[in-house]
Amino acid sequence: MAANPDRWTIRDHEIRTDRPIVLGVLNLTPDSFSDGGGYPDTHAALARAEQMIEAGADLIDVGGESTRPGAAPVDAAEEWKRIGPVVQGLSLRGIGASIDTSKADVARRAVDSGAAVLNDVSGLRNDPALADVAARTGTGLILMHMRGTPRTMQDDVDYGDLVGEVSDALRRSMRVAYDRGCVPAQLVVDPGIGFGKSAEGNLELIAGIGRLLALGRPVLVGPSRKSFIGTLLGVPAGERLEGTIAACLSALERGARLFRVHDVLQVRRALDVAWAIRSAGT
Ligand code: HH2
Repeated sequence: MAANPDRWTIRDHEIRTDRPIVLGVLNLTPDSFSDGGGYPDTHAALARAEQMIEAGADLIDVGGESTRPGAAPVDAAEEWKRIGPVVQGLSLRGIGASIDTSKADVARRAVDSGAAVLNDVSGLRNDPALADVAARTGTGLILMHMRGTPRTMQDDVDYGDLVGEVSDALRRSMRVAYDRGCVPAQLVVDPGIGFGKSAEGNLELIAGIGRLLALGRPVLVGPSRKSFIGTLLGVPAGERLEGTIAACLSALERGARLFRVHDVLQVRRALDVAWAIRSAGT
């Protein structure tokens, strides 16, 4: 297995990725698949963010547009209206915010308001100018793999060599980032669990995560409450905690170091125990 990079540079500081990093999900959308419409106002959203930090999150991943299969797109003005006050509130509280957006305009406003990381589920395919924002400001930049768009991604989930194709596409996204002035230390890569993959494909991706280490950057996974767990266990989104933990621990063993999850407390505890056992080994 390739060596795991142990540093991720975000703005003016470094996050050590030689231990598991947890991103707590804060969806400010009416229609996200498991927590849509959960926060009636800015106060409730910030209280949830503080609770996740208390529970062990390293960053809060704020989203204003659902990317569930078939989700309707929203424009930049609406997306910013949803997330702007919360991004500003996080910054005032000194909480590191990651912004789940594929739009340069939203990214620019978020970074001007103090956001530390940009999380682009389109891997710079939707709006490559998003990389200019990261290059100019030195934010972290998460590049995720998705086939097509949220509207079309489940139309074709067949691949020849799934892990190889995801790896090649991520390499192309990294190239776009470099061409626009980003440096390697800013980047994190993500195979995009559930984005244009079959239930079996998601298992194959987690099993093959070690191959993505060849890209030379830390690997993030986002299996939280996703439908492949529901397919395996026959349970709804609210009953996928154990499956989420199992997926995170499997990914950890194979080299993933960042985990985007809704259930921060439980996943943090599980990762910490697995990590302690791993660190005790010879
Ligand atoms: N998954 C979702 C959204 N953003 N970002 C990264 N980097 N990786 C992921 O796996 C990922 C992501 C989808 O999950 P969720 O936010 O819970 O739902 P929705 O898209 O419906 O808001």
